[in-house]
Amino acid sequence: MKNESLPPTKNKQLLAWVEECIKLAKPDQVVWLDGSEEEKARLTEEAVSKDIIKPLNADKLPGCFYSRSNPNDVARVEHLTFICTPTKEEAGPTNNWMAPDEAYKKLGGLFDGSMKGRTMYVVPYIMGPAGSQMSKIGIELTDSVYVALNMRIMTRMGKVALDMLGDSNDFNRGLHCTLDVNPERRFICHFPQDNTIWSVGSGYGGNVLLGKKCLALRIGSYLGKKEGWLAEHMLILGVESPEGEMTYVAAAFPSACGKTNFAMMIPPKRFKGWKVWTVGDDIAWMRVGEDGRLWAVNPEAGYFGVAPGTSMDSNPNAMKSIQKDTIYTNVALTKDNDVWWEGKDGPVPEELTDWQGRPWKKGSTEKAAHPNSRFTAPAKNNPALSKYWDDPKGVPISAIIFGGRRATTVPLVLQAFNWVNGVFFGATMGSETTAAATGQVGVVRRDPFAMLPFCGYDMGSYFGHWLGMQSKLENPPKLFMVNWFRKGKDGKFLWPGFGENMRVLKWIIDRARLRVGGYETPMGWVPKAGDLDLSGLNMDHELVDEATHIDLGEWTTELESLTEFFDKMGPNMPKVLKIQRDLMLERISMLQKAGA
Ligand code: OXD
Ligand code: MN
Repeated sequence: MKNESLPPTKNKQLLAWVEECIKLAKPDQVVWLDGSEEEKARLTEEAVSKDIIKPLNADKLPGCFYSRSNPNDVARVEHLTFICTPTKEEAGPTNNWMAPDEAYKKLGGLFDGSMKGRTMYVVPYIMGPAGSQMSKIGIELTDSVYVALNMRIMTRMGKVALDMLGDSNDFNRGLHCTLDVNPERRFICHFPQDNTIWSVGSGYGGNVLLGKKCLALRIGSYLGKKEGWLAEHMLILGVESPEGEMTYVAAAFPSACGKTNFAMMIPPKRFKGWKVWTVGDDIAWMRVGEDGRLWAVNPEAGYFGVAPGTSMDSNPNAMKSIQKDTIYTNVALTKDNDVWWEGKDGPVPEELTDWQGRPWKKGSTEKAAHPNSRFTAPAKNNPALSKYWDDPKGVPISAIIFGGRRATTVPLVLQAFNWVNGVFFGATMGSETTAAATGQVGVVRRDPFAMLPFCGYDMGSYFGHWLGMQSKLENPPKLFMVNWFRKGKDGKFLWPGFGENMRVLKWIIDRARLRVGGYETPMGWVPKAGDLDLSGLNMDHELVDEATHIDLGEWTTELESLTEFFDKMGPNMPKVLKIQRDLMLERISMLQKAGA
């Protein structure tokens, strides 16, 4: 093997582990990444020369590149994702489980000699601000220069991570090989007890940028339970009032429900002087601070966002974030080497090259961009980036929002009476499936805390961990549920969404700060008529009433349907959440008897 770069560390455990992986994968060369600009130029040149990425129109999109993945490899693969805990019970009934020995053996066989003729990149990275007590270090060994370039955007990568690690053995061990991108040989295995991730056979972001879903959520949630903190699939935003009052909110939405849009929202005209600042758009790590409040950091340093539907209308800040130094994957290309996707601004071009490299004509029934095509953009490009996004202390959270994509039942906004009620909202969140994962699109599935594909241990115990956090929080955030996606009888969305969600956010903030009223229903508090600020909103008030309405009959069906879901969660499903459900049902029945 020709070893071109000397390891820039004396960390014995790290060196020993890398050596072990070299023996297994047998790369031709090993390159340790330092995160420098010079290195970025070198890797980019290498990736371009191997046709892995292509430069885009440098006038329109300076520093931007384009990549196309194998058409069989365009999304996360939940059926090939495994939690490898010593017992199946620890992984719980909602995760695929493989015994650790079996997984190491099976994937070890696939890794054996897998990097012959290839380079192994050693990618040291930090999830979270450098030097923060809340951050974790990972090392990803990968044969993919695309992964190396994306990790550079998505994490604090290189020397900064090795400096923070020093000679500690406390780092996540990630090993990735693209192999021949064959779904028959594709596995994403997590070993929470070993703080290890092995990923083979894929080049798609969610499966291979190991800091994101694998470390920050699956391994992170396990570490959070063990160490007493929360790793969540949540955006973090700060709302600044015209008077300069800052309120931070975290929000969980299942994949592709507009999390990035919400995190980068621009308030409507009526909210003159209000500003929304982005701390993170996908993941929150939260710990109890000395003041008894919940403090959050965004472990990531970039956005791996869904391109289709992103426009100057839906998300101007995202559009501004992806104008430079961005990697686009599986979008369509215009004749002048610009990018395009369904829902982008301007007229649909007459001709394009589609995400599979085929000629595409306007009016074609096929999508030009893959529905799960992505941009990888540095957080620093975001004009609305919070000045505290990289603060080692994080930001204090006043409210947590649970959302989903529901055509019926769930009102625009609902505030939990208390912590257990709020955990119930999180635990029973439901959403219609989207294109971010392979499988059927459009059916409602329960996605507790938007964590179903991302919880690294038994879901019932995870609910228990959330319930247990209350006793550690002297000043807990207030908990809410929202639904931007309710439809009217005509099948159209009742609420305009996007920037107008600021109106709901304002009510949430005012409730969290105990300065606005609400109306008590059996499920929680909703805004009273007149509580939501609707000024300047060109919308029929009957539609707003329909969007905020609680239908007792629909809720009875909803709550009764949870029996099956609770059973599926297995023996560790906390009883208090079942009682919470029964209490709501009982209260509904009381109201109905009273003629409500
Ligand atoms: C994502 C997802 O890519 O949740 O963020 O699928
Ligand atoms: Mn996500």
